[in-house]
Amino acid sequence: MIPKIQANVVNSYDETTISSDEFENNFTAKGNATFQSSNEAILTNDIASQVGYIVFNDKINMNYDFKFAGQIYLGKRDGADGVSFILHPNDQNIISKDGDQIGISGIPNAVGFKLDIYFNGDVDPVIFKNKSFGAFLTTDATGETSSSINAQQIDDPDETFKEITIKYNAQSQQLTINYENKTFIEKISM
Ligand SMILES: [Ca+2]
Repeated sequence: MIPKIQANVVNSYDETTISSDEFENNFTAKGNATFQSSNEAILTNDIASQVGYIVFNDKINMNYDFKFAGQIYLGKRDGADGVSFILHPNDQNIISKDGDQIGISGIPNAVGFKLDIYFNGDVDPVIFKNKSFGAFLTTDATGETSSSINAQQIDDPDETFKEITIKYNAQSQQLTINYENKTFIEKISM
């Protein structure tokens, strides 16, 4: 009898790192967004009905882990409506509506995480009335947005930058957001 030889296939890939200095070279400002420097962008100005995106120029292979780390400035307590991080499989030029749509609604088959500082009675959980909160959202094939998922209250904006990390584990398909002292975890499918 000839013993079979079993080869262990090792999946290896090159890790890509984009440093903060390369932010502007790897992302494109759309809508009302503008880059202030190579590592800082303003999504919207302090003006009503604006919507701005910073869009990754490449595509992410969801078979591998990834991590984004940076700082977010949510402005003042009386601002609106917030900031979201969105993953979607569509054309990179697609843009959502402003306001309570928080950059996600209208983008088909998307997964998003929002930091929402403005309570909208028709779409936001009533327990966050006059409070700020973070939550996951998804959209269906028509771009219709789900209710808030795994929502937790966050501190009201205080005109300072705050650390955020966004990690994706390909094996567990979990998206993990760390913001302030809160952790938001959701299993996603793209
Ligand atoms: Ca809201």
